[in-house]
Amino acid sequence: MTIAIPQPKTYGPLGNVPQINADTPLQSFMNLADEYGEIFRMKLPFGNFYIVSGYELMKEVGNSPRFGKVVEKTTLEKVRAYAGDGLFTSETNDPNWSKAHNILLPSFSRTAMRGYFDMMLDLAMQLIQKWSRTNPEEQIDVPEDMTRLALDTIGLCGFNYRFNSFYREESHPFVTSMVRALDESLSQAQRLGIQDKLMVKTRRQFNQDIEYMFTLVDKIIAERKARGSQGEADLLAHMLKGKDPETGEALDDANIRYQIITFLIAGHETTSGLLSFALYYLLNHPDKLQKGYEEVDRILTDPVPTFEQVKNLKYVRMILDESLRMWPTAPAFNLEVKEDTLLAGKYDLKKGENLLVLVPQLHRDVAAWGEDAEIFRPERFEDPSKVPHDAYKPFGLGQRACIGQQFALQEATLVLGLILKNFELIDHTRYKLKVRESLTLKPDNFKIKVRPRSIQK
Ligand code: MNH
Repeated sequence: MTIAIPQPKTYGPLGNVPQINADTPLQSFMNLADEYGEIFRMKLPFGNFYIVSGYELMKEVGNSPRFGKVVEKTTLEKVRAYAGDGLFTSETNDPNWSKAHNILLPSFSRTAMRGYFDMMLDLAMQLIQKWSRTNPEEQIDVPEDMTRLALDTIGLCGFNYRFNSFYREESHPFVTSMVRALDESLSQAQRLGIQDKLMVKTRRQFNQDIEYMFTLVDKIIAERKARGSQGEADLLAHMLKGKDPETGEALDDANIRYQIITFLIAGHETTSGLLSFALYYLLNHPDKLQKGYEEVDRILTDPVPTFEQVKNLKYVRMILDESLRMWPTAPAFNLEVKEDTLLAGKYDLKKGENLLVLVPQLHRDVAAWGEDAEIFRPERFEDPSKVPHDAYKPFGLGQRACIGQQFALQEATLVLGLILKNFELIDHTRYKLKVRESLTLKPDNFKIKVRPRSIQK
């Protein structure tokens, strides 16, 4: 028995545009999902697609070769203007995807993480020192500082470049260009083709931003090639010398440029959002915050943490896992239907149709998480065998899952651990969560004050 897939009322050529808030489309989708359920249809300028967010459906969608990542005719297609055929924006059947995947996998493995630890610590200490030197009345813009931290970390670990964001008031010009280009890509996805062509100034700015990103990254690659390797253990070194074990081929310079831009985008927006949400939740759950303090006081006993100590911060890690459940900072991904199929034995899907997995909604499905799904409770992750993995997809799916997961989690655990070890957190604005959307999610206008913990004791 097939069941018709519901669709909210459409408005002629506008389709479902009137139901979507242009600034917060994802949260509009979540509201529609509350009303229309585990799967519903959308008609928007960039195409017709289904929004999927139910645990039962994801048990099938998440584990079947009948569904696979697609870039064409999705928002990601617009990001290709500057991320090109990098890992994130290439189709799975593009030879450059498998080549780069094979070459880069070892650089992101669990064992490779030890090699990045000291560089991550360098940047984490810059954040701790900055916060230690604030005057009592000064406030900290949390997402801004987390963005500084995450960008500088991927810059240093990625290609031995220091953005030195903690030494600047304004963002580094690369970040300005990257954020503006990302915003423009998202807007393009919401506009109709003809509107797009009319926006001459916007287009010129977009092209300039891309030009700026290419110039900076190409220069870094050229300089490294000119002077040769001096024993760097960064991603660029791996990309320059790595060969695909399947084909024996190396990455070409244009592709390396796209990978670096990809790491900068993927690596800094998401990790900074994660750390910001985690601090927000801790401020609003004093009992969980207390458990975090107890853990860092027990484990981080040296002035500077070691790799092993950070690995042992189990509760801090659970705080991060739970923050990613509540607000997965990369909140949606696209899948294509690879062959005609009857999903869950009832929904008729045709080859070539697109699904959008709405991750924050999936992460709140009571069928998987229980009646308290809306509540922040890190203890859910205490026993990995009790986590409903098909309902937890902050890092995507299968072979196209996030390659940087270990990297992000090591960095975030280190930084959150150090923040807890050093500071009392003060919610002087009594912040009420407002989620800001770009390609990723962040708490909007979230400011705190901090006080050194040692003063209290
Ligand atoms: Mn990451 C893919 C989430 C940190 C590099 N990342 C993905 C996907 C999700 C995701 C979801 C799948 C997207 C899709 O299906 O279209 N990533 C995250 C989150 C964090 C994160 C929530 C932090 C928290 N990602 C990082 C970091 C890096 C990185 C850090 C790099 C240093 N991510 C990638 C790359 C891909 C990706 C590269 C594409 C992988 C592939 O398809 O081969």
